[in-house]
Amino acid sequence: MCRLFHLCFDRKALSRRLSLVSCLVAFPVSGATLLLQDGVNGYAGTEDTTLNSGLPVFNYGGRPYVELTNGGSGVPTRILMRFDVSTLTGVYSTIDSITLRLYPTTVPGSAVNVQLYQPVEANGDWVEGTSSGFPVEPGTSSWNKKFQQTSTTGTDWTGGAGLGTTGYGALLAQTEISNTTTAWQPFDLTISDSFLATSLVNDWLTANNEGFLLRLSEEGNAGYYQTSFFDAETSSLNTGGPPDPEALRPTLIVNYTAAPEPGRFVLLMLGAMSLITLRRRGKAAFVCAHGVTDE
Ligand SMILES: [Ca+2]
Ligand SMILES: [Ca+2]
Repeated sequence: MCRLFHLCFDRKALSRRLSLVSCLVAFPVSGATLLLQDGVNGYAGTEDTTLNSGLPVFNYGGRPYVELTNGGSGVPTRILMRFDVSTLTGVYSTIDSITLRLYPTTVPGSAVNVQLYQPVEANGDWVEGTSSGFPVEPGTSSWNKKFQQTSTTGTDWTGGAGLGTTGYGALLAQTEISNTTTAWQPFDLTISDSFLATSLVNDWLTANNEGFLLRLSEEGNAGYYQTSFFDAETSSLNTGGPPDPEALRPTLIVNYTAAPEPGRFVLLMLGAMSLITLRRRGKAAFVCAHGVTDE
């Protein structure tokens, strides 16, 4: 966005105002939004799968929906999901908020919270796989193993099966879902704390991209809760019902403040200083600088 500026100063207050100019120039002011959804603008970087404690060596990376349940008898399912946010590298100073937008295919009979967490770094290299609910796709993630190799061997999750209770960090966001939630409509989980959101993207861009872990708040509850969401594999080929199922794939909406571009601001300051120098030579009572930025 271009901004026209024109600044005039009383020469006697010049040194004080120059400090103000420096602050204004150095302060990033552009707000921007990145939207990531498979099939939109050439993006195809979403990975998602279900971990099923009832079928603990199965992989679900290729199934066209992901599922959360408490199982009613202590056999919960959880979801892992990550987005390729590499286009954010070097372009933000802070992440202002992150919204994970999902579209339910089914909703639970009673109210329960869908909770959002970040897996720990050691679990961040989980592998989506391509199975649609079949046992042992070697090297992919299941409930029992981060990398399931055979029905009994593989690499354990840090924190225990299904990431346990310590294989992921503190709660980032939660949203209630119930039988009053409308299927096929946006269901949002929003991280509005800028510090948390910035830390999350920083972590995603460093070493493993951990993505998200989703689980229900009542996994240990004797009642039954089940909800499913369209995922990255959702398409008109495998989903009946919605007229445009590709539009219901998981979406990440990142609001961020753009980083200043140092070279541009150096030129701006040099221009301003040149004008000020010229005006000083002319012994004018006021000194002025003007120009255009394209922040
Ligand atoms: Ca998938
Ligand atoms: Ca990381």
